[in-house]
Amino acid sequence: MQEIEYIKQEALKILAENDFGSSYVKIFGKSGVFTQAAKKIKDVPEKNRPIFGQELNKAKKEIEQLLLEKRTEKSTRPAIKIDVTAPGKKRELGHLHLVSQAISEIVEIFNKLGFTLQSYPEIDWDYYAFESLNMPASHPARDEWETFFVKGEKDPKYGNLVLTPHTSNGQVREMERAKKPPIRMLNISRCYRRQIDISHTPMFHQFEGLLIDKKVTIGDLKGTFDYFTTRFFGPERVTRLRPHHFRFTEPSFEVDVTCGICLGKGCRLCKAGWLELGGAGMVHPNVLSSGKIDPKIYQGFAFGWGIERTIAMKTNLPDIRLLYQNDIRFLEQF
Ligand code: FA5
Repeated sequence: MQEIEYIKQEALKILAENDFGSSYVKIFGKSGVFTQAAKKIKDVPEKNRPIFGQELNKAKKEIEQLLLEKRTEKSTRPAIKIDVTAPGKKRELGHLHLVSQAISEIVEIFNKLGFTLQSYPEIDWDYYAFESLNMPASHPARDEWETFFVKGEKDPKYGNLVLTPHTSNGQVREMERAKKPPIRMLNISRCYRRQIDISHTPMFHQFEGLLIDKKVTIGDLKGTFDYFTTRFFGPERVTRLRPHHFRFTEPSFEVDVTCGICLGKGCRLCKAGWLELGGAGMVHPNVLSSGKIDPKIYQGFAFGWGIERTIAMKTNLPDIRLLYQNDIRFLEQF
C-alpha cells in the first residue's frame, strides 16, 4: 500500500536524523507518524480497512525493531569521544618497604668491607640461640631475650626449638660452615621477642656482623662502626661505645649514634644526645671454642643491631610500630 510505504519512509528518515529519544517521540508519540496514521483509518474505504490496519501494524513492528537496535547501539557506544592525542594516565608505582630498602643499603655498605650475606634459620635450636653462646640452660641472662619457644620434642644435644630472639644464632653456625677463619659474615633475619612498645615490636629484624681473624682489635670494631655510621646516617653523625655485658662477647659494648635531630646536643627525642643502635663486643673465647676455632690464635668482633631502630634513627621516627601498620599514607612518604 502506498500510504503505508510513505509512513514507513517518513519514520525511517526520522530514525536516521535523530537519537533514540527524539525518534521515539516523533514516531510513536501523541503526534507521532504512527499515531497520526492510525487516526486516518476511518478515512480509508471500509473494505480496505482490515488490510490497511494489518499493513500499518507490520510497518510499526519493523520500525519498533529498528528503534530498539538504535537504543542498544547507543548504550554500547562510548559516552565520551576518545581524544587519541591526549597524554596517557600514569600508573602509580609502589616501592620497596622501608625495611627492605634499609636491608639493601646495609648489605651494600658491609659488602664493601668484605662481609658476605649468609642466611641462618629463623626457627633454631636452643643450642645455637643460647647454649653455644656461653649461656648454659637456666642461665638468668637468657631472660633478657623474652623468647618464644616452639612446643615439641627436645633434641638431646640441641635442646628446644625457639623463634630466634636475635641473629647471634648465626655466629657458631657460621664458624661451623666456614671451618677456618678469616670470617666476615653478615646475617640478616627476622627475630621474635615478647615485647611491644614505641621502640619494640614482637617481630623485628636484626643484622649481625661477625669478623674473625688473627690480630683483630677493638680498633677494628670501632673503625667498622664509624664507616657504617658515616655511610648510612651521613658524615655529621658519630658513634660511641658504652660498656655493657653480653655473655657471648668480652668486653661488650652498647653502640650509640648521635641523635639525628640535635646531633648530640640533647633534645626531647633523645634526652642526652645519643640513641642506642645495638650491642657489640669481642667474641668470647668460649664461643670461638663452640665453633671449633682456637681462641689462642684467633680473635674477632661481633655486633647485632635492629633494622627498625636504625630506620627510626635515620628518619627520626617517633614509634617503630608505624612500620608495620600498613598505612599507605605513612609508607608512601619514603
Ligand atoms: C642482642 O640481641 C645481641 N644479640 C646483640 C649482640 C650481637 C651483642 C653480637 C654482641 C655481639 P639486644 O637485645 O640489645 O642484643 O638487641 C640488639 C638490638 O636489637 C637493640 O639495640 C635493638 O636495636 C634491636 N631490638 C631488640 N629487641 C627489639 C624489638 N623487640 N623490637 C625492635 N628492635 C629490637
